[in-house]
Amino acid sequence: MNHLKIQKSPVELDLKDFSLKGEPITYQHRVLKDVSSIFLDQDAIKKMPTETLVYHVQSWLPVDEGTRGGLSFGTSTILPGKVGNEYFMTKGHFHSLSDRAEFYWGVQGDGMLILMDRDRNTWAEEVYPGSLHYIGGEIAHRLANTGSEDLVVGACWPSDAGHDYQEIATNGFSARLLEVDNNPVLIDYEK
Ligand code: S6P
Ligand code: ZN
Repeated sequence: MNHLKIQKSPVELDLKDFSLKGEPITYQHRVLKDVSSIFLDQDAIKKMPTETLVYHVQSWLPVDEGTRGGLSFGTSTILPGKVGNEYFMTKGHFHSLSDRAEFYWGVQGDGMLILMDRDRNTWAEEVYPGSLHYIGGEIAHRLANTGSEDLVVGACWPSDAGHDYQEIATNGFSARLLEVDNNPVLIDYEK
């Protein structure tokens, strides 16, 4: 019984690096060999150590994934780096339930939130400390680190959103974020 109890929440957020501490926290990490297929320059990949860390995610799932009405909370950290001239990035996904939206916010570093709708129109929002991003339920999303330090991004999404990785694994995004003359540029790869 919690009646009249005063207690700490089971999870804390470190406001310096947005890391989560407490129970239960899940941790995922993706090294180059896990995500090699998402990058354009497959020759460049072959020359890089396969265990190179690309990104990691800490999540607090207070209720089981799939629970209607619940929320999940995460911190994504994308390391600085490039494969050829393409920035390190997350796999990217649609939510399985297309009416489940998500908030992202920039905590540290510089990057881009790459977004794509179901008609395969792709655009991006700049991510920086304090940037706030509403991602509609129909919109695929992927983070890329365009800077020289870790890109740290907070996220909150409905516990029953689900993750559809298959569509992006099969067809990718319609545009890639490449470095051109030292600047990030979205380049259409479908035309
Ligand atoms: C979950 C949310 C993030 C991503 C994370 C890793 O809905 O969008 O926590 O899972 O940024 O990206 P991905 O595409 O590998 O799941
Ligand atoms: Zn998501």
